Amino acid sequence: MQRLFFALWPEPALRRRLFCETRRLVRRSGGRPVAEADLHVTVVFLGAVDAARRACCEAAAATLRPAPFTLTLDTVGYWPRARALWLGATQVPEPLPALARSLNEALAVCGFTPEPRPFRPHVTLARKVAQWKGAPAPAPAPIPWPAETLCLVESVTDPAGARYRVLRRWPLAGG
Ligand code: 3AM
Repeated sequence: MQRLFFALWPEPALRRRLFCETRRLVRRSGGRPVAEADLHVTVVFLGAVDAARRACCEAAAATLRPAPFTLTLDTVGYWPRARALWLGATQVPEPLPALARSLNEALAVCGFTPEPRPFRPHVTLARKVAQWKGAPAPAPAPIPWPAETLCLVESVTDPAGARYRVLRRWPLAGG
């Protein structure tokens, strides 16, 4: 079994920028930083999946013709229950929730039921953040993310926490 999810994965230059421009914020949060290599936006979480189901998920993703879009990350938020500090977008471009919806629909044939919670795209920056009041650290300047691929990612849990590995990519080409 593998623990899998679909995500947007930043290219190295964007990943560097996301990491560098949020470093001060993360340090102030006192939480455990997400490693630069692990920054991402989860689109659909799958959980533990065996080889046959993984093949079904890959086939489902290949049926989509998602449109490319630019996600502009311009806001910082904190979820107290998850104790997570995140970077998000005040304006979510419609192709992104459309991608999550169509992927959820395509995954139904593989036996998945869609996540009932509303889709709130975000990049988790730090976990185990005990408390976050926002001030005095301002949000970084808006960071545009031109999304060009959908990725299937494996989450590997080790004693230091989860680490991620991109297994496959599908272009967002539209049409
Ligand atoms: O993308 P982020 O870091 O917000 O919290 C997990 C992580 O989210 C989330 O999926 C991403 C990759 O592991 N996750 C873990 N378990 C989950 C679950 N049961 C989950 N999301 C939804 N349901």
